[in-house]
Amino acid sequence: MYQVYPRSFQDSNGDGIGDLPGILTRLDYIVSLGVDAVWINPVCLSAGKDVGYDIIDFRQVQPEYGTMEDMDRLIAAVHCKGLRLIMDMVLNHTSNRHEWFQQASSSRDNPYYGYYIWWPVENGQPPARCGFFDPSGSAWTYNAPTRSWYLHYFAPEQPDLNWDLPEVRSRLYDILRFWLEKGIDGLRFDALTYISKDRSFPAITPGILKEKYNGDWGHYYAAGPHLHEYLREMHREVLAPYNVLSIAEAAGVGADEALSFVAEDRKEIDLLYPFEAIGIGYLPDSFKTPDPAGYSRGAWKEVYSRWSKVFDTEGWGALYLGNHDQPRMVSRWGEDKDPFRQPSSKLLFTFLLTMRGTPFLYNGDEFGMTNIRFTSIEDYQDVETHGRFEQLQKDGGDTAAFLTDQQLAGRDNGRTPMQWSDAPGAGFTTGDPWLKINPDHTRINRESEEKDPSSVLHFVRMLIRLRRSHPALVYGDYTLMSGNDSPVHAYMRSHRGSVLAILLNLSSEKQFFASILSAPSQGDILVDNYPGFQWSREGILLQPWQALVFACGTPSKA
Ligand code: TEU
Ligand code: CA
Repeated sequence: MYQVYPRSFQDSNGDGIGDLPGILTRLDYIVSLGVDAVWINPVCLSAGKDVGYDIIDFRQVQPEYGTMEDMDRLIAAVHCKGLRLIMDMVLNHTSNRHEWFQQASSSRDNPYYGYYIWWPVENGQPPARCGFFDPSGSAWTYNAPTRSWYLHYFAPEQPDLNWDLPEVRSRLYDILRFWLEKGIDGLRFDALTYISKDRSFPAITPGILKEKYNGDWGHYYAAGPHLHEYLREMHREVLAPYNVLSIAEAAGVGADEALSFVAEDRKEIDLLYPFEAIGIGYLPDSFKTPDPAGYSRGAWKEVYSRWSKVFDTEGWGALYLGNHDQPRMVSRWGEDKDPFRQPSSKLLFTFLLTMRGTPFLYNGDEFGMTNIRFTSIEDYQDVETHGRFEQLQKDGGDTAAFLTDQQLAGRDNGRTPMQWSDAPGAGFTTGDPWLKINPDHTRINRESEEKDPSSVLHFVRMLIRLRRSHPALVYGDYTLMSGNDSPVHAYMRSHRGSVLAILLNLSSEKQFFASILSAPSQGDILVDNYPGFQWSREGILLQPWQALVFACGTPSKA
């Protein structure tokens, strides 16, 4: 899966904003990667508060991105290139400028009032709920015309829909059919696990949140009473009649609950997009505050090994290290300074393409794009960053420390325009980009990567071909070979007699990996991001960020 962030992928008309015709001009490049499908972030008419995740009209294309004809052309072109198109569907909430909310918020007697979730003023203060992007941190905003607060898990401009109303569900299903009839091949459901709310609104004290939900509001929000009922209904009413892929963005779902969404007999969702691993390296009970010590390799191995087991016999998961909500993969998990930017990028892609689960590649990571590390709040466009910054200002918190944290964790780091060339607009735009282009595009860009035989880009293409030619990498059993105390993540994938060993040195230092495995013969070496390695009788000395994949014959020998 190749995720394309439309706003930053390719601008075709010089307004500094990526658009649909721009994506169309880059389809041959996407085909050249060897991927199967493209997931595009929302392109429906939006107020733009959360870059398309606050929709005003589900049946219109955001004019900045193009027209519905452009969308039809893109769908046809994607298909004629042998690719598939996955659309991002935001059904947990709308924009506050959506017609439904304009009506609902005008009066309690309005027929649309029940489309959203209200707390009438006569009931006193609403129970504490966290609004992820709200400067006050609350998920409630008061609306005078209805003398009620309304619920929004994200920004106040993103009121949550009331999925308990059958009329709401049936109108959302009509919207899905509208897009499925246009021939899209799959749906990525945004914040899908949050759609059912416990309307008894129990008090969720910090103590309860800690004790029952691991201190994470996302876990509580994903535990709504009717969630699976609604997912089964949506599958029955909408998804089953179309042969399409459904992906659940599954914040708040633990490994032990995953199969309740994607086991085949559940008839709910096909692919679970998990969150546990993406939180590694952040301090507990804090907002994406990076751990100064960096992420624990032990936690990395424990979480990924546990999640790999979840889908051993049924169901299926997604594997990703970056997306539009995350910093750049090599900055977060690798080392983005030379000489380690290239080897660590290659190592991370080796992980993505040799583990179990559908690999999701995020646009630009295949060039080894890095965090832009903004120094001032004015450079940010992200509602999440601004909301948190304002919250800290109100609370007298440490905004300087927050901006330092955002240099590693901020979502805009992963949203800077694609670096196609070393031109002033990076080949992305001839205009003024909506978000600053990373100055390092003069040396990190697609053109330079194409020219360099040892580039990340060529390595990624090779890895995708490798995965296609080794069923063990797709369906094989996973066996961890390295204990949690070592920075080396070593594992095996075995399937019908074929056994592959993968050794990843997740550190900037040389690491000796003691191994019973005998040194592979030259012919068995499938991947090495360094020109060779030293293997003694006791094991192998791995260079910083060295990634090795080799065939080790039959399971007995291994
Ligand atoms: O993200 C949802 C999401 O990341 C939350 O579930 C997460 O727990 C929260 O951000 C706390 O960090 C999706 C989209 O991917 C994101 O871009 C949108 O901003 C968000 O939903 C609202 O639509
Ligand atoms: Ca444009």
